[in-house]
Amino acid sequence: MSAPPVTRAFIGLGANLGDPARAIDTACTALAALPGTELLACSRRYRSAPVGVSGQPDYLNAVAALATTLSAPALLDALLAIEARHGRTRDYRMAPRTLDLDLLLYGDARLDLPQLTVPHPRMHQRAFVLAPLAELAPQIEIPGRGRVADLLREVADQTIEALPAS
Ligand code: PH2
Ligand code: MG
Ligand code: MG
Repeated sequence: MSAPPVTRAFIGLGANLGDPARAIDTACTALAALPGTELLACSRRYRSAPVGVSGQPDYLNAVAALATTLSAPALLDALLAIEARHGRTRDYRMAPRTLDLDLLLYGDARLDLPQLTVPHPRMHQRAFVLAPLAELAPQIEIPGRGRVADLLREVADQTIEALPAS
């Protein structure tokens, strides 16, 4: 049998409840431990005001790059399991969360499955995704949306702050 294909995937990490810095660190460790998966890089942490909702604590966000033989749906299932282990609940849309793991990009795939849309449908409008993604992959193109560097310029009004590497 031939070896399964290896795909580069990018994961968005976010948290604004509990201990966000610790959640992002332990989530990166959990990503590195996924079967058939290598953690290629984890970005710096970024502090950002909540987008799309008000009256919540600031978020910490980061992006991780993986090389994985998991399929996109299998990777999504693994992300949901890591969220659950971090006490993630889904009380209402945009509720504050102990850990959010979003499958942003899966190679150059465009997927529209019942449980999963890739590229993530709002990532191109969010500085808290684009800035850490550009840190890891400055030349990357988001399928159907354009180059990360160009998209980042369009969201320059969204203030985010890179934290010093810990
Ligand atoms: N996630 C959301 C909604 N708004 N805002 C920031 N700054 N960071 C997030 O991760 C975030 C958000 C829904 O997933
Ligand atoms: Mg999200
Ligand atoms: Mg999510």
